[in-house]
Amino acid sequence: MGFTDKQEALVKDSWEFMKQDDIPQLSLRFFSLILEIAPAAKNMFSFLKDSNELPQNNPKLKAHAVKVFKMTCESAIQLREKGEVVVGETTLKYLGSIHLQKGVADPHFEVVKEALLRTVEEAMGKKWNDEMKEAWGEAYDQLAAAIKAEMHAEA
Ligand code: HEM
Ligand code: ISQ
Repeated sequence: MGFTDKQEALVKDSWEFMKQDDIPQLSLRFFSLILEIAPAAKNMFSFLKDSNELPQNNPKLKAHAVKVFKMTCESAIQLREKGEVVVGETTLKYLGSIHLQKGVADPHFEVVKEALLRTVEEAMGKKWNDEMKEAWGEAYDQLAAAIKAEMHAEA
């Protein structure tokens, strides 16, 4: 089944809602959930190199985390409009090579998915529901598939 108008709206509206919140806090939560689920991922990120403490105010961490949310939203819009996720060629090539170079492998994508869903869940509180989870999960999966395909093509 295709991605519906409603699913697109669920993703877009929840992002609009949650980004009114504290973006630095949201980004940090997302990042710390990734490390909580996969502590070994710690060494891949430059924000943490040689440190055991979560960087409280790292502009790169914040920018990257927000980009992941925005790209997932963009993916939801494209899924509804075109039935597939089309990441700009340049962006895709760049993201493919960055992740390869950092040692990211396919199973890590499940970790980031879990962390992303939990971040949205916490931010949405009572507004969170299964449909929202399904919509975010699908938008993320399709985006992840595009990045993974590029990584495989390059490796
Ligand atoms: C970097 C997005 C999945 C680990 C980045 C950047 C973006 C991004 C936008 C910043 C690139 C730059 O401007 O330099 C995404 C998206 C993902 C995804 C949209 C999934 C759909 C993953 C996964 C991992 C991961 C599964 C592994 C845990 C990293 C690392 C960096 C990075 C280590 C480099 C950060 C640094 O040290 O500067 N990602 N990513 N990403 N990502 Fe991802
Ligand atoms: C990069 N790629 C995936 C997830 C991320 C979360 C926080 C900061 C950077 C990220």
